[in-house]
Amino acid sequence: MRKKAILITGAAGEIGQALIEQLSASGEYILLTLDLHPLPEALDGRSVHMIGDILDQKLFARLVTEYELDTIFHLAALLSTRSEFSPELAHQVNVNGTLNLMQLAAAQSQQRGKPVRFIFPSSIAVYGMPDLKTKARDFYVREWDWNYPTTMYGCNKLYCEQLGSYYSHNYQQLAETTPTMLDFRSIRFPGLISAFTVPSGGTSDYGPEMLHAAAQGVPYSCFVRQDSTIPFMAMPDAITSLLQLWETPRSELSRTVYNVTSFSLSAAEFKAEVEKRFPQAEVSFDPDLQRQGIVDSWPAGLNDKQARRDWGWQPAYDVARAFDDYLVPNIQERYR
Ligand code: AKB
Repeated sequence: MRKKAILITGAAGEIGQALIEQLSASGEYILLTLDLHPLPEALDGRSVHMIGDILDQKLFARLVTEYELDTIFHLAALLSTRSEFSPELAHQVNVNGTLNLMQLAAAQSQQRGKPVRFIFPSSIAVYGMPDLKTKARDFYVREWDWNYPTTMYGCNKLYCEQLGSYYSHNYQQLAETTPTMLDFRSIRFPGLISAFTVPSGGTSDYGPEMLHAAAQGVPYSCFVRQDSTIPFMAMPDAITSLLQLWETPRSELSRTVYNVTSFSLSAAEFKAEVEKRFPQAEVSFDPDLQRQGIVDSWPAGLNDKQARRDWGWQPAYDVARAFDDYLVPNIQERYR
């Protein structure tokens, strides 16, 4: 008999590492993890780790001979800045890779007669604010507002959300019998800040980069203007939201895609929070016009009422708690 397992792609990334830590703690699940890179040593023994590519369909075909996939956390993606340097590669990985996994999940759902839960992190990058005036006016955007991404990554995320909805509701709609479809759920994340990992390839990276540089006593030159404002969230809240959405019965969900957020800060306010905890921090501002354009197109805040109503979402970390209870103590420990 095949063993029931949870698959996590992009497992060596920031969200992946934190998710493995959390999901493996109970010992309840078999975790299959996939990434182009090995996992850090600290996660040894927590999962069956495979080094591989989400574009490799043979790898997935082998996987399902041994395991019954109950849930897929599909985290693998090229982030926004990285994707602008290689947009076609980003499309391959972010869209074709996701499609591969959706096909796999659809086939697994039919085979076992029970939907595979497919959890997909999306992003504020799906929004495209037309100008700064509108960004200031429509501060907290709702899921259906301003869905006009300006980056390849944002286009990829928005399209894959729609593909997920298609595979959940309309896949094989002309077949004689309705198949058991996969159960797709997605969260649009703000910029995430982890105490244990430093992001790479994203455009919200200036926040965490500023903080990690200050903790190491290294000067930091911020690539956006001081007034640039986007929403942020501490990594533990991101993991909690993924797990809550995963566990909620389908009947309680009125949507497939949900905003979640915690706090919004301008780059100057972010700097002030960092300086409160690291008074010696040396942060300067030297905006990069292209990356600035991307951040200007992202909303200043997210309206997450739908998630609060449907599955009781509430962040545990506001700005003060994020810095004082999670980020600063753990980052200090890390660079000691
Ligand atoms: C990025 O900057 O690309 C990501 C995101 C906001 O999705 N962190």
